[in-house]
Amino acid sequence: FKHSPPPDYSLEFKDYMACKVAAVNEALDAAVPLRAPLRIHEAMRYSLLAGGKRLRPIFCVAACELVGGTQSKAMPIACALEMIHTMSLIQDDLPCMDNDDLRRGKPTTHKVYGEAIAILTSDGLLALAIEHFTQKADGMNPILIVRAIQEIARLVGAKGIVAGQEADIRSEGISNVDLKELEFIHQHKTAALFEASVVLGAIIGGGSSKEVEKLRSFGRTAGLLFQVVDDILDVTKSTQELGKTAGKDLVAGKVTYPKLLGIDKSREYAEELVREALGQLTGFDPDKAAPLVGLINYAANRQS
Ligand code: GRG
Repeated sequence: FKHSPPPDYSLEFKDYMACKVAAVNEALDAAVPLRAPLRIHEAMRYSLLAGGKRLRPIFCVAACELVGGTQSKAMPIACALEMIHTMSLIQDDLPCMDNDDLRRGKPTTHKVYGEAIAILTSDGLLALAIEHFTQKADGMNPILIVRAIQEIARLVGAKGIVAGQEADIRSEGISNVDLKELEFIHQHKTAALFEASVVLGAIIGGGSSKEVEKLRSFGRTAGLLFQVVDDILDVTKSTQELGKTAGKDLVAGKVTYPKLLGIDKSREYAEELVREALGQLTGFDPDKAAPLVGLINYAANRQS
């Protein structure tokens, strides 16, 4: 099993991504019809359909297909993951959190609809995530449904994303945050949802416990890689476009990998995480694992 993609894979991977992004967007559009209360559903659609790379749902579908499941089986939970990701972005952007004006190149939800509607919209998206997934799970083994909901609740709640965000807020303005604390923040705030994405895809796809646990480690590493690269991009972009929102975390005094390790060591760490993630795919059929390999290379080499 070679860890690097075949030479022509890049083009193939671009097609793969375009296909998956289109399928996810179509499913999300259908999942949130414009209905009463109009302002809430309008704001849900505004935040959810505003673009975004759709990485979490694509990781989910790829993990499901890797263990023998299908895209259509994974899609409801993949959409649920994107709804949860989007609701976390709405909250993260609020004045009481990061106070951001722009998200996905557009004014943030609270800038357009006001804070109260933004909070209600994020609540609505979290609830819809569970409603959507369970409604579409007709005929699925109830044990798998319960396992999936347990995973979501654990990785999203106060043992997961909420813990990461709390630690992130607590660390703001503190000068002696160490690598261990930074890793805790990234593991919980960002990597938990990547972990959830591949674990849920594997559960829904009928993967064995061994496969699910292997993919759990893979998802965690992929999420950490994604965040380390995000930190690196934040520096490189802010140097290129000084004054733009790209370097906001830097300006706001948030701790990042480049701040603690420097750019070169951060890049080396990202490369180490790529090797680790690809190693965690050993044992799976290389052809079926190719999309996840592509996603890792994409996460490592992306420019935005
Ligand atoms: C209960 C889920 C929940 C959240 C409440 C506000 C909060 C607690 C957590 C914030 C979590 C957060 C915003 C983490 C940052 C994750 C991250 C790296 C976002 C950017 O992801 P991309 O680049 O964004 O994939 P797109 O726009 O492409 O989807």
